Amino acid sequence: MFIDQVKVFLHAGKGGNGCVSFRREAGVPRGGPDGGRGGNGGHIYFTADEGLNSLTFFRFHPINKARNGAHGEGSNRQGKQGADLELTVPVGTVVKDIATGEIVHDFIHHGERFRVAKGGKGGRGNASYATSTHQAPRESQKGAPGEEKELFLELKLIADVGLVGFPNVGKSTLISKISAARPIIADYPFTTLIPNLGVVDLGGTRSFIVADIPGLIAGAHLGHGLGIRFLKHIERTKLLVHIIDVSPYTGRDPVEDFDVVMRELEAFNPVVARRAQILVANKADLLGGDKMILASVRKLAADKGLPFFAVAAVKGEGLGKLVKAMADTVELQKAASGSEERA
Ligand SMILES: Nc1nc2c(ncn2[C@@H]2O[C@H](COP(=O)(O)OP(=O)(O)OP(=O)(O)O)[C@@H](O)[C@H]2O)c(=O)[nH]1
Ligand SMILES: [Mg+2]
Repeated sequence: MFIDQVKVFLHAGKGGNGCVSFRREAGVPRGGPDGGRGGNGGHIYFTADEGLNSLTFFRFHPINKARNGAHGEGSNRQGKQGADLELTVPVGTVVKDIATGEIVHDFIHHGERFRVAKGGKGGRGNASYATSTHQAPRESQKGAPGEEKELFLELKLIADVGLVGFPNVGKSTLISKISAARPIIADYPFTTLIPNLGVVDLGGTRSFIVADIPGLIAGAHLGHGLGIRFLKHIERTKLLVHIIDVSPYTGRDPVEDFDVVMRELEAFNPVVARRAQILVANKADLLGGDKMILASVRKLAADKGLPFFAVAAVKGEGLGKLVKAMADTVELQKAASGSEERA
């Protein structure tokens, strides 16, 4: 099950109450105050884990609590701390506070740990109120409540390259040929129902991550087909690879397909529509003698100023050059955004 948005309730632990107590011991008349403080309530932490790719856990565990601190006791015994609660989330999880609408944290890196709810402090025991003029204090403090939060978790996969295009154009075929990802591939639209990630390894230290998402059709932003709800998973990419089916059997005009997909990207988020893009004509093996279709897509790429590749993904033809161009562009874009951040 792939869950990319979920609501959760968190209750951090309550602090234990401080204790009121006086020392009573044979041979020690008028023993002083010895009530200890309450233990602190447990915090709740999230840690990002690259081994996870769904928020499924929270669908089944929407309420999570850390342990309360124990109350203080006599003989200056402090109450035991409530245990913290440690939970893992997939890398790419954005945590929003529902009450304030604020983003609490955005988990970008593997191993990143963040406290999402703070436990209450333990209350002071009466021993801590004793002074030279106030030797038998009877006051103590109650433990503070732990934070209670209602959070919205949204997973936005973090990939370098996003594959976009109509259904059935060969997006999943491409990712299966260039990475170890093994999505379902079939000759009908909407085969891919959830995003797939694949790592493309060029040897050495060169590698990048590709996301394959469900296909788009006209009106996707109105919910047609599978809609645009999966586009959030390519929001953080550096490069879009726009795949067009150039086989004569689609019954569509490839140039029109391009415009339709661009309009849907624009409706989703204009920033995404302006991202670096490579145009790929797939299923070139089915063209036969037809030179017109390919020429029209090549002209489209030239008009839009986009790098262009004609490939036959299923046979692996033309993929070497394409992968190299993808890696080069990703590295270029990363360097550019890195220098922007430093500026
Ligand atoms: N002849 C030929 N067929 C291809 C090529 N690439 C993909 N196909 C076929 O096209 C069909 C659809 O491929 P998929 O990879 O499932 O397409 P998709 O874009 O992921 O489709 P959705 O997940 O439905 O959006 C499959 O039958 C593939 O075998 C190609 O280069 N040449
Ligand atoms: Mg697919």
